[in-house]
Amino acid sequence: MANKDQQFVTSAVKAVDFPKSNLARIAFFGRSNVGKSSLINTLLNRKNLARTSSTPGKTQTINFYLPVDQSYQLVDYPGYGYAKVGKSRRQEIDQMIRTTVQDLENLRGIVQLVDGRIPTQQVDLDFEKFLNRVGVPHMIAVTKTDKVKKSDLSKLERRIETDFGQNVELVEYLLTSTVTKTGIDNLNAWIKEVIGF
Ligand SMILES: Nc1nc2c(ncn2[C@@H]2O[C@H](COP(=O)(O)OP(=O)(O)OP(=O)(O)O)[C@@H](O)[C@H]2O)c(=O)[nH]1
Ligand SMILES: [Mg+2]
Repeated sequence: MANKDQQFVTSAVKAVDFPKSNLARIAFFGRSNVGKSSLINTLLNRKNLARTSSTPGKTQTINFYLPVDQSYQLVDYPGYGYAKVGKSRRQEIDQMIRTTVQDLENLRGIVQLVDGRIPTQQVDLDFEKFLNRVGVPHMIAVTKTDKVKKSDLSKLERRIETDFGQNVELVEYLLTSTVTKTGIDNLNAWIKEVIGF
């Protein structure tokens, strides 16, 4: 039985402290409170290995995790564009994200999370552009869709395609929920595909 120690690798705030590994990596980005750590726990089949909180700004370091089969690493980033920490701290975190992504060796996929309950935010479009330039497959995970009325889901899909399609030829996205587990199998399948497993 895998325990916490076997599934948590390390925390880092600088690229020099990234763990050395030959495993493929999938990294998770999104605004604070969008549900990154929750989604990682769901993919890991763990309740609270990645610490989550209803208060934004919970994850402050870059955390590396392993699934039970240790086939790849999941990289949980602090949230970008988080206003409440103050302008200079926010810029520091955003800068840390932008500089360290370049140094994530074996990065095979980027999952960008956007909150399905609210309109598209400019900071999400800015980060979409930046993350696309990293040049690895990019999946948009629309989160908290359990809170979206069923009758509004197709409207939500059209909005994601339109807004995020301004910057790329083809938007890849999945509607997800860690509550109902919507989209989790599809996300797992995409991860397997991009890591070539
Ligand atoms: N209804 C609903 N709530 C969710 C879902 N996913 C996450 N949440 C809630 O959203 C809040 C934030 O979740 P986290 O996973 O901590 O968010 P995060 O993106 O890691 O946040 P930071 O670490 O602050 O950047 C928590 O209260 C979660 O329970 C979901 O699919 N549905
Ligand atoms: Mg978090």
